[in-house]
Amino acid sequence: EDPKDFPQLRNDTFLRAARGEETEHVPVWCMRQAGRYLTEFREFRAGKDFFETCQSPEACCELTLQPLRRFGFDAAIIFSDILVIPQALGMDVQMVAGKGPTFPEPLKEPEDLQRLTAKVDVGKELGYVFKAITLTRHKIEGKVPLIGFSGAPWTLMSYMIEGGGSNTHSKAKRWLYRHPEASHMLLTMLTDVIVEYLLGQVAAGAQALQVFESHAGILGPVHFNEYSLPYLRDIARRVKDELKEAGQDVPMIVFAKDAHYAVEDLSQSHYDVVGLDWTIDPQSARERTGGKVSLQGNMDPCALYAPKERISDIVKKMLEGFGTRGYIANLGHGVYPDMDPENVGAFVEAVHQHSKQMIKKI
Ligand code: 1CP
Repeated sequence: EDPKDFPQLRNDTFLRAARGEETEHVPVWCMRQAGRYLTEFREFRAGKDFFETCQSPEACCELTLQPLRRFGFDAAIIFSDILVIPQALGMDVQMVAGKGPTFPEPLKEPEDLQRLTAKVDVGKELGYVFKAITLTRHKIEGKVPLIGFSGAPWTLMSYMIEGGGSNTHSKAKRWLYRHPEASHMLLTMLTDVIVEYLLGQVAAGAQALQVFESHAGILGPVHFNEYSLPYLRDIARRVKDELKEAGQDVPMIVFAKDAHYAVEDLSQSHYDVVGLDWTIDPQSARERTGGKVSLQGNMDPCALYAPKERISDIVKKMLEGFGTRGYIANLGHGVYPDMDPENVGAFVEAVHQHSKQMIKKI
């Protein structure tokens, strides 16, 4: 399939909200909306290797479309993973059942940076993601926009050094204290690949981009300002500049989990939207970002364990806190595998219903 002649977009609510424009309802999507909480996802994924699934454009397309068949989401996010970038840099990453992503040979010392591919051919190494995006953009038939994404440099660096998930991230933070130069070298390498990767996703058909700094919370403000924020800014500036030259404007979202201390800075980092986790109060996030950006988030995912009426009340309060303009409803992190799909549906419905009423009254 070619990345052109895409079907016309029929619901641009998400894109308008990202740009701070008026909408008839508040758009909503969920991080990890394609996931194990859906029986059809578990059935489709059964017996298949996770990263082999990521490498199949047809499989990614099917998994991306599954949640759209059930719920009235206003956006889709391409099924993939942030760890395809370390793979493109030459590292082995496996998905181990019950354990999560695992690097058999993580980076241990600065010398190990030599093991990484110096000049990554992004089109060759990650072309399968671009193919998945193009195919999915066609198959979505203009129902909603398609979001592309990447992990942010610090989050990817921490996986590459930890070798998998971690509570303390102490191996990766050891580098920040002990090997600041090598840390910056690695973060720069990652940034260069990420910029090209995001631009490739847009060329392939992505209509918005989200950058996941999932491990921001383990950094304090000082380390965040040195090892995360400059790279997040650089990514947005370079992607935006390049797109501008081609006359394109693609909304960019930054989601730095648990970085409430950085909300002001993030709102001045060339992103259109700042994604928030549930540890920040909607109204104070609005005040601190001063209308400079749109906001996305931030219901506690665990609120999906509540009875449906309670979910509706929580959503109403959240909408009142954020206001209905320049706002994209989402969870503060991903849907968990044991959640009831019916409650995800109740969340989506509640956002649409309450926001329609609120907007009519304005
Ligand atoms: O077999 C499976 O299905 C495993 C579960 C799973 C899924 C559904 C993983 C393993 N990755 C994904 C897809 C995925 N990952 C998507 C696309 C689907 C969607 O959102 O609907 C996206 C955007 C991601 C991004 C991702 N992967 C992040 C950033 C978001 C976040 O959760 O903070 C991170 C940190 C990862 C790493 C990862 N991949 C998978 C797991 C279990 C993890 C986390 C491991 C850990 O750190 O403990």
